[in-house]
Amino acid sequence: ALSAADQAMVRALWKKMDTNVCIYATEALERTFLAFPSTKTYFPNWNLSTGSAQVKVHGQKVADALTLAVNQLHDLPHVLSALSDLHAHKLRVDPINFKFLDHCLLVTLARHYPGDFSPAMQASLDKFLSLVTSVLVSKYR
Ligand code: ZNH
Repeated sequence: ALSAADQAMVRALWKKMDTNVCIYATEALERTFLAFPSTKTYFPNWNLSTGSAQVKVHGQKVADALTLAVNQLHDLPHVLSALSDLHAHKLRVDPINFKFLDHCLLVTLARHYPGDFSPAMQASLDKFLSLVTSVLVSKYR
């Protein structure tokens, strides 16, 4: 679980991002597809180029899921239960890909919030994203 200090860090950055989370989630997806091209295989027939409207729509969904998680940090397994089923049973995304996306989310946030991105902030965000990932891959077998 996240310490009180970690939770405060993550909540503070989310508050600052406000409605821009979708913009950064979209940038993180664009970075993931460019830096880790194997991730593109999960989105066959999508336009995955930078600026794609499809990626933007998906970025909004990922952003909403992350914001939901930030608002319910005490209860992630419950809050993310349906998404966990989806990724494990239907989408069957290899867990390594979550690390790629998490990495690109960190890079994106560091780029847009350099003044907030202390080592402690990085560590707290990394723990938060790892926790979300662990829930999303918890139903794999
Ligand atoms: Zn995922 C989908 C979230 C990761 C792949 N996703 C999805 C959605 C969401 C999410 C919200 C939508 C659902 C519905 O619609 O219902 N993800 C998420 C998150 C994360 C993720 C939060 C982390 C952090 N994914 C991921 C990865 C991958 C993926 C890593 C690979 C690479 N997803 C996916 C797919 C899908 C999804 C493929 C489906 C899409 C469509 O639309 O089809």
